[in-house]
Amino acid sequence: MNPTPHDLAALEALAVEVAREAAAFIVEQRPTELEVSTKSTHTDVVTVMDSRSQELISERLRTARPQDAFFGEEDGAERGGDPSETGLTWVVDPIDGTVNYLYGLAPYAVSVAVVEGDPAVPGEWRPVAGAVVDATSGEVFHAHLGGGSRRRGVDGTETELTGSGCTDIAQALVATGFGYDSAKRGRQARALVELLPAIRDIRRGGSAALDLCHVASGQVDGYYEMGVNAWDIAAAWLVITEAGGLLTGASGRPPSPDSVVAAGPGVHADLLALVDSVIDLVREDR
Ligand code: LIP
Repeated sequence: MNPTPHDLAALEALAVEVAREAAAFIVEQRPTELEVSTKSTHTDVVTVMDSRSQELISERLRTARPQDAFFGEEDGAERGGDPSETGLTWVVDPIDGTVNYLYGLAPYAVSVAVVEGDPAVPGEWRPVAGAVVDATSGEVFHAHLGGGSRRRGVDGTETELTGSGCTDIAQALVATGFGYDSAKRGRQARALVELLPAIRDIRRGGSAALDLCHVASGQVDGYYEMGVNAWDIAAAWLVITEAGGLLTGASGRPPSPDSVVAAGPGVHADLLALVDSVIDLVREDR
């Protein structure tokens, strides 16, 4: 997929600007009584702030980039114009780590990415610029295709991200997450029982986007999860690959809700082999 002739640095800067504004909004405007409803299950929550954050992001992006398409977690794909005119779609998670946000528990994030192709079809899209803002720390993870991967601290200091140097899977600290469906969580737990003895330990932070950014920063050595969506991974995918990391699905296929496996080059193949050895325990049709 040849990159389209867009100013990717400018698109990255727009993603950073909008994600930072939305992150500040969800913290500063959080009502004392948070209206909550549920989606796929009784634990798959969406708050009024998920919707308000997405409205803010959508309004800012449509003003700045009216001819791009928009694909947000809270209302699915919308056409912001004729995507064929730009070939670009903004993929947004207005609050990643919604359960953490509901409980007032760090971390939770805002993820804003712009992608080429169709983000609704695994293997048919890739990110070209994006940003993930940790709304609880103020840190910004950002990247554009070919531009490297950075973390901006709250003091504005930029740090180049190059991942962890881990080369031994038995020493790997691995982040993961679990789904909202209780039967699937049970299957994911059984897979974890098989996988855990082969690695150092797991961490379950509650935000896939930040888990993936922490692979890029070397704060964990790897990440895997079954059941995350394009909006969870779109920006962080680029943050990882621009930091020299690898992100695939099981069996090396493109990432999809079936599976995401991310790590540095020293352990990605070993983590992928472990996930491949347990993934049938998780898939429903087995
Ligand atoms: C969450 C992910 C997390 C996963 C949760 C949920 P949300 O996204 O970031 O890694 O384990 O099940 O999908 O729902 O907070 O946007």
